[in-house]
Amino acid sequence: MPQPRAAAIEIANDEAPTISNQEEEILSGLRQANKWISPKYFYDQRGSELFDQITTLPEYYPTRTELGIMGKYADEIGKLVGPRASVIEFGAGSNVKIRLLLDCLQDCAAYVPVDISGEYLEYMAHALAADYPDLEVLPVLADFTQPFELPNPKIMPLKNLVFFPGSTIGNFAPAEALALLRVMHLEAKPGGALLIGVDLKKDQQVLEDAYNDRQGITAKFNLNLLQRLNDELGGNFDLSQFSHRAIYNDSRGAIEMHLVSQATQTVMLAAELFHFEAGEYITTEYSHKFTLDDFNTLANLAGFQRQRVWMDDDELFSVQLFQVPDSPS
Ligand code: AVI
Repeated sequence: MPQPRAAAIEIANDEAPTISNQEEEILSGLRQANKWISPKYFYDQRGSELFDQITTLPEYYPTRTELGIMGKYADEIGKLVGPRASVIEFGAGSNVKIRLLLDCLQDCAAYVPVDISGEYLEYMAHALAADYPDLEVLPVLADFTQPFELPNPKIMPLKNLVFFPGSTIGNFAPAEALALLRVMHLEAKPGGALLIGVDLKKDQQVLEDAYNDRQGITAKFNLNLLQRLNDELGGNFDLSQFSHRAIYNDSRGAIEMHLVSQATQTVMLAAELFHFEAGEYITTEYSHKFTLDDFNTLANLAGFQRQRVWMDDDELFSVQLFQVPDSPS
Protein backbone atom coordinates (compact mmCIF):
# COMPACT_ATOMS: atom_id res chain seq x y z
CA MET A 1 0.00 0.00 0.00
CA PRO A 2 1.41 3.42 -0.88
CA GLN A 3 1.96 5.69 2.11
CA PRO A 4 -0.68 8.45 2.19
CA ARG A 5 0.97 11.71 1.32
CA ALA A 6 -0.81 13.17 4.35
CA ALA A 7 1.91 11.75 6.61
CA ALA A 8 4.27 14.47 5.39
CA ILE A 9 2.04 17.38 6.38
CA GLU A 10 3.62 19.94 8.66
CA ILE A 11 1.67 22.56 10.54
CA ALA A 12 3.10 26.05 10.40
CA ASN A 13 3.04 28.30 13.51
CA ASP A 14 2.28 26.65 16.83
CA GLU A 15 1.32 29.70 18.83
CA ALA A 16 -2.45 29.49 18.62
CA PRO A 17 -4.27 30.53 21.80
CA THR A 18 -5.89 27.87 23.97
CA ILE A 19 -8.52 28.51 26.59
CA SER A 20 -5.90 28.66 29.35
CA ASN A 21 -3.71 31.25 27.68
CA GLN A 22 -6.83 33.33 27.01
CA GLU A 23 -7.89 33.13 30.67
CA GLU A 24 -7.76 36.88 31.16
CA GLU A 25 -10.06 37.54 28.17
CA ILE A 26 -12.64 35.10 29.55
CA LEU A 27 -12.46 36.41 33.12
CA SER A 28 -12.71 40.02 32.04
CA GLY A 29 -15.83 39.19 29.97
CA LEU A 30 -17.44 37.64 33.05
CA ARG A 31 -16.55 40.66 35.21
CA GLN A 32 -18.68 42.96 33.00
CA ALA A 33 -22.16 44.08 34.03
CA ASN A 34 -23.36 42.33 30.83
CA LYS A 35 -21.47 39.05 31.12
CA TRP A 36 -19.90 37.85 27.87
CA ILE A 37 -17.75 34.96 26.56
CA SER A 38 -16.49 34.83 22.97
CA PRO A 39 -18.06 32.13 20.77
CA LYS A 40 -14.58 31.11 19.64
CA TYR A 41 -14.40 28.99 22.81
CA PHE A 42 -17.29 26.75 21.72
CA TYR A 43 -15.06 24.65 19.56
CA ASP A 44 -13.21 22.06 21.61
CA GLN A 45 -13.55 18.44 20.44
CA ARG A 46 -17.03 18.05 21.97
CA GLY A 47 -18.17 21.49 20.80
CA SER A 48 -17.02 20.76 17.24
CA GLU A 49 -18.89 17.43 17.29
CA LEU A 50 -22.04 19.16 18.54
CA PHE A 51 -21.69 21.85 15.88
CA ASP A 52 -21.44 19.12 13.23
CA GLN A 53 -24.74 17.76 14.56
CA ILE A 54 -26.31 21.24 14.43
CA THR A 55 -25.47 21.51 10.74
CA THR A 56 -27.71 18.51 9.98
CA LEU A 57 -30.72 19.61 12.06
CA PRO A 58 -33.98 20.22 10.17
CA GLU A 59 -34.35 23.72 11.65
CA TYR A 60 -30.76 24.79 10.92
CA TYR A 61 -31.10 25.86 7.26
CA PRO A 62 -27.70 27.62 6.72
CA THR A 63 -25.47 24.60 6.06
CA ARG A 64 -27.67 22.66 3.66
CA THR A 65 -28.71 25.86 1.87
CA GLU A 66 -25.13 27.00 1.38
CA LEU A 67 -24.15 23.53 0.14
CA GLY A 68 -27.09 23.61 -2.28
CA ILE A 69 -25.96 26.99 -3.63
CA MET A 70 -22.34 25.90 -4.00
CA GLY A 71 -23.37 22.66 -5.71
CA LYS A 72 -25.74 24.39 -8.11
CA TYR A 73 -23.32 27.12 -9.14
CA ALA A 74 -20.04 25.20 -8.89
CA ASP A 75 -19.15 25.60 -12.58
CA GLU A 76 -19.76 29.33 -12.51
CA ILE A 77 -17.74 29.72 -9.30
CA GLY A 78 -14.85 27.75 -10.82
CA LYS A 79 -14.86 29.86 -13.98
CA LEU A 80 -15.02 33.18 -12.17
CA VAL A 81 -12.20 32.27 -9.75
CA GLY A 82 -10.03 31.04 -12.62
CA PRO A 83 -7.12 28.58 -12.72
CA ARG A 84 -4.23 27.95 -10.27
CA ALA A 85 -5.67 29.66 -7.22
CA SER A 86 -4.27 28.99 -3.78
CA VAL A 87 -7.25 28.49 -1.45
CA ILE A 88 -6.83 29.95 2.03
CA GLU A 89 -9.64 28.75 4.25
CA PHE A 90 -10.22 30.85 7.38
CA GLY A 91 -11.17 28.11 9.86
CA ALA A 92 -10.76 24.47 8.80
CA GLY A 93 -14.51 24.06 8.72
CA SER A 94 -16.56 21.60 6.77
CA ASN A 95 -14.92 18.81 4.87
CA VAL A 96 -17.82 18.85 2.45
CA LYS A 97 -17.73 22.53 1.48
CA ILE A 98 -14.01 22.64 0.78
CA ARG A 99 -14.34 19.51 -1.39
CA LEU A 100 -17.11 21.15 -3.40
CA LEU A 101 -14.88 24.17 -3.93
CA LEU A 102 -11.72 22.21 -4.76
CA ASP A 103 -13.67 20.09 -7.24
CA CYS A 104 -14.83 23.14 -9.18
CA LEU A 105 -11.44 24.88 -9.33
CA GLN A 106 -9.04 24.32 -12.18
CA ASP A 107 -5.48 23.26 -11.18
CA CYS A 108 -5.69 24.45 -7.59
CA ALA A 109 -2.16 25.56 -6.54
CA ALA A 110 -2.48 24.75 -2.82
CA TYR A 111 -4.92 24.48 0.05
CA VAL A 112 -4.05 26.48 3.18
CA PRO A 113 -6.46 25.80 6.08
CA VAL A 114 -5.98 28.22 8.99
CA ASP A 115 -7.42 27.27 12.37
CA ILE A 116 -7.04 27.91 16.09
CA SER A 117 -7.56 24.22 17.00
CA GLY A 118 -4.44 22.17 16.28
CA GLU A 119 -6.05 18.76 16.60
CA TYR A 120 -8.94 19.59 14.32
CA LEU A 121 -6.62 21.25 11.79
CA GLU A 122 -4.40 18.21 11.68
CA TYR A 123 -7.34 15.85 11.28
CA MET A 124 -8.89 17.90 8.47
CA ALA A 125 -5.59 18.46 6.68
CA HIS A 126 -4.75 14.74 6.70
CA ALA A 127 -8.23 13.71 5.57
CA LEU A 128 -8.12 16.15 2.69
CA ALA A 129 -4.57 15.34 1.62
CA ALA A 130 -5.46 11.64 1.54
CA ASP A 131 -8.29 12.32 -0.90
CA TYR A 132 -6.42 14.90 -3.01
CA PRO A 133 -2.95 13.33 -3.34
CA ASP A 134 -1.82 15.87 -5.95
CA LEU A 135 -2.81 18.90 -3.91
CA GLU A 136 -0.31 20.59 -1.64
CA VAL A 137 -1.97 21.02 1.78
CA LEU A 138 -0.25 23.63 3.96
CA PRO A 139 -2.09 24.00 7.31
CA VAL A 140 -1.43 27.06 9.47
CA LEU A 141 -2.19 26.98 13.21
CA ALA A 142 -3.22 30.53 14.04
CA ASP A 143 -5.91 32.86 15.31
CA PHE A 144 -7.06 34.11 11.90
CA THR A 145 -8.41 37.36 13.31
CA GLN A 146 -4.79 38.56 13.33
CA PRO A 147 -2.56 38.77 10.25
CA PHE A 148 -0.50 35.59 9.81
CA GLU A 149 2.34 34.50 7.59
CA LEU A 150 1.28 32.51 4.55
CA PRO A 151 3.36 29.45 3.61
CA ASN A 152 4.88 29.38 0.12
CA PRO A 153 3.30 26.73 -2.11
CA LYS A 154 5.60 24.79 -4.44
CA ILE A 155 3.38 25.79 -7.36
CA MET A 156 3.27 29.56 -7.75
CA PRO A 157 -0.43 30.57 -7.47
CA LEU A 158 -2.00 32.96 -9.98
CA LYS A 159 -4.14 34.33 -7.16
CA ASN A 160 -5.07 33.78 -3.52
CA LEU A 161 -8.69 32.87 -2.89
CA VAL A 162 -9.81 33.38 0.71
CA PHE A 163 -12.66 30.99 1.53
CA PHE A 164 -14.90 31.73 4.52
CA PRO A 165 -18.12 29.72 4.31
CA GLY A 166 -20.88 29.15 6.85
CA SER A 167 -21.63 32.82 7.62
CA THR A 168 -19.12 32.67 10.45
CA ILE A 169 -18.55 36.35 9.61
CA GLY A 170 -21.91 36.89 11.35
CA ASN A 171 -20.43 35.75 14.67
CA PHE A 172 -18.27 38.88 14.83
CA ALA A 173 -19.46 42.28 16.04
CA PRO A 174 -19.61 44.76 13.12
CA ALA A 175 -16.26 46.42 13.96
CA GLU A 176 -14.59 43.02 14.40
CA ALA A 177 -16.13 41.74 11.16
CA LEU A 178 -14.64 44.73 9.37
CA ALA A 179 -11.25 44.10 10.99
CA LEU A 180 -11.42 40.44 9.95
CA LEU A 181 -12.37 41.34 6.36
CA ARG A 182 -9.32 43.61 6.35
CA VAL A 183 -7.12 40.65 7.39
CA MET A 184 -8.69 38.64 4.54
CA HIS A 185 -8.01 41.49 2.14
CA LEU A 186 -4.38 41.51 3.27
CA GLU A 187 -3.98 37.74 2.90
CA ALA A 188 -5.79 37.64 -0.48
CA LYS A 189 -3.35 40.30 -1.79
CA PRO A 190 -3.97 42.53 -4.86
CA GLY A 191 -5.60 40.50 -7.63
CA GLY A 192 -6.92 37.97 -5.10
CA ALA A 193 -10.50 37.12 -4.17
CA LEU A 194 -12.85 36.23 -1.34
CA LEU A 195 -15.60 33.60 -1.51
CA ILE A 196 -17.80 34.02 1.54
CA GLY A 197 -21.05 32.56 2.87
CA VAL A 198 -23.40 35.22 4.24
CA ASP A 199 -26.66 34.48 6.05
CA LEU A 200 -29.53 36.80 5.13
CA LYS A 201 -32.20 38.64 7.13
CA LYS A 202 -35.52 36.79 7.11
CA ASP A 203 -38.64 35.91 9.08
CA GLN A 204 -37.87 36.06 12.83
CA GLN A 205 -39.51 32.70 13.58
CA VAL A 206 -37.39 30.89 11.00
CA LEU A 207 -34.30 32.42 12.58
CA GLU A 208 -35.25 31.63 16.18
CA ASP A 209 -36.22 28.04 15.31
CA ALA A 210 -32.79 27.52 13.74
CA TYR A 211 -31.11 28.32 17.08
CA ASN A 212 -33.67 26.61 19.36
CA ASP A 213 -33.87 23.17 17.78
CA ARG A 214 -36.36 20.68 19.13
CA GLN A 215 -33.74 18.02 19.84
CA GLY A 216 -31.84 20.40 22.13
CA ILE A 217 -28.49 20.01 20.35
CA THR A 218 -27.90 23.80 20.24
CA ALA A 219 -28.60 23.90 23.98
CA LYS A 220 -25.94 21.22 24.56
CA PHE A 221 -23.54 23.14 22.32
CA ASN A 222 -24.10 26.33 24.34
CA LEU A 223 -23.82 24.60 27.74
CA ASN A 224 -20.66 22.77 26.69
CA LEU A 225 -18.91 26.12 27.03
CA LEU A 226 -19.47 25.99 30.80
CA GLN A 227 -18.22 22.39 30.89
CA ARG A 228 -15.09 23.59 29.14
CA LEU A 229 -14.58 26.34 31.72
CA ASN A 230 -14.96 23.73 34.46
CA ASP A 231 -12.49 21.36 32.83
CA GLU A 232 -9.88 23.81 31.63
CA LEU A 233 -10.08 26.78 34.01
CA GLY A 234 -10.97 25.05 37.28
CA GLY A 235 -14.59 26.25 37.25
CA ASN A 236 -17.47 24.84 39.28
CA PHE A 237 -20.44 25.81 37.09
CA ASP A 238 -23.45 23.59 37.81
CA LEU A 239 -24.75 23.07 34.28
CA SER A 240 -28.23 22.20 35.52
CA GLN A 241 -28.47 25.75 36.92
CA PHE A 242 -28.09 27.41 33.49
CA SER A 243 -30.36 27.19 30.47
CA HIS A 244 -29.94 27.91 26.78
CA ARG A 245 -31.83 30.77 25.11
CA ALA A 246 -31.62 32.16 21.57
CA ILE A 247 -33.57 35.26 20.53
CA TYR A 248 -33.47 37.56 17.51
CA ASN A 249 -32.52 41.12 18.40
CA ASP A 250 -34.02 43.19 15.60
CA SER A 251 -32.12 46.39 16.36
CA ARG A 252 -28.81 44.54 16.30
CA GLY A 253 -29.88 42.37 13.34
CA ALA A 254 -28.58 39.30 15.14
CA ILE A 255 -29.55 36.12 16.91
CA GLU A 256 -28.21 36.32 20.46
CA MET A 257 -27.37 33.15 22.37
CA HIS A 258 -27.55 33.33 26.14
CA LEU A 259 -26.84 31.05 29.10
CA VAL A 260 -29.44 32.07 31.65
CA SER A 261 -28.85 31.53 35.35
CA GLN A 262 -31.78 29.59 36.83
CA ALA A 263 -31.08 30.75 40.39
CA THR A 264 -29.15 33.27 42.44
CA GLN A 265 -25.76 31.62 42.64
CA THR A 266 -22.03 32.18 42.96
CA VAL A 267 -19.60 30.33 40.72
CA MET A 268 -15.85 29.92 41.13
CA LEU A 269 -13.63 30.18 38.08
CA ALA A 270 -9.82 30.38 38.09
CA ALA A 271 -9.97 31.12 41.83
CA GLU A 272 -12.30 34.10 41.26
CA LEU A 273 -15.95 34.31 42.38
CA PHE A 274 -18.71 35.36 39.98
CA HIS A 275 -22.17 36.21 41.23
CA PHE A 276 -25.33 35.58 39.20
CA GLU A 277 -28.84 36.82 39.94
CA ALA A 278 -31.66 34.50 38.90
CA GLY A 279 -32.43 35.35 35.25
CA GLU A 280 -29.06 37.02 34.69
CA TYR A 281 -27.30 35.68 31.59
CA ILE A 282 -23.98 35.30 29.83
CA THR A 283 -24.08 36.26 26.14
CA THR A 284 -22.17 33.56 24.30
CA GLU A 285 -22.81 34.38 20.65
CA TYR A 286 -24.13 36.94 18.20
CA SER A 287 -25.05 35.61 14.79
CA HIS A 288 -25.60 38.67 12.59
CA LYS A 289 -27.85 38.45 9.57
CA PHE A 290 -27.36 40.76 6.58
CA THR A 291 -29.15 42.30 3.64
CA LEU A 292 -27.16 42.15 0.40
CA ASP A 293 -26.57 45.91 0.67
CA ASP A 294 -25.42 45.70 4.32
CA PHE A 295 -22.78 43.16 3.45
CA ASN A 296 -21.61 44.92 0.31
CA THR A 297 -21.06 48.12 2.29
CA LEU A 298 -19.02 46.26 4.91
CA ALA A 299 -16.89 44.46 2.32
CA ASN A 300 -16.31 47.70 0.39
CA LEU A 301 -15.01 49.33 3.57
CA ALA A 302 -12.43 46.55 3.77
CA GLY A 303 -11.37 47.24 0.17
CA PHE A 304 -13.25 44.43 -1.62
CA GLN A 305 -15.32 44.83 -4.79
CA ARG A 306 -18.26 42.51 -5.26
CA GLN A 307 -18.21 40.35 -8.36
CA ARG A 308 -21.18 37.99 -7.93
CA VAL A 309 -23.88 36.88 -5.47
CA TRP A 310 -25.53 33.45 -5.58
CA MET A 311 -28.65 32.65 -3.52
CA ASP A 312 -31.13 29.81 -3.05
CA ASP A 313 -34.67 30.23 -4.45
CA ASP A 314 -36.06 31.27 -1.05
CA GLU A 315 -33.23 33.83 -0.57
CA LEU A 316 -32.36 32.41 2.85
CA PHE A 317 -28.59 32.40 2.32
CA SER A 318 -25.99 33.81 -0.06
CA VAL A 319 -22.55 32.90 -1.35
CA GLN A 320 -20.69 35.99 -2.49
CA LEU A 321 -17.52 36.49 -4.54
CA PHE A 322 -15.41 39.62 -4.04
CA GLN A 323 -12.20 40.80 -5.68
CA VAL A 324 -9.23 42.67 -4.33
CA PRO A 325 -8.47 45.28 -6.99
CA ASP A 326 -5.02 44.96 -8.57
CA SER A 327 -4.04 48.43 -7.47
CA PRO A 328 -5.42 50.12 -4.34
CA SER A 329 -8.75 51.85 -5.09
C1 AVI B 1 -20.54 29.01 13.16
N1 AVI B 1 -21.69 29.91 13.11
C2 AVI B 1 -21.84 30.49 11.79
C3 AVI B 1 -22.94 29.34 13.62
C4 AVI B 1 -24.09 30.37 13.48
O1 AVI B 1 -25.11 30.01 12.91
O2 AVI B 1 -23.92 31.51 13.91
C5 AVI B 1 -22.78 28.92 15.06
C6 AVI B 1 -24.04 28.40 15.67
N2 AVI B 1 -24.48 28.73 16.84
C7 AVI B 1 -25.59 28.07 17.10
N3 AVI B 1 -25.91 27.37 16.04
C8 AVI B 1 -24.94 27.53 15.14
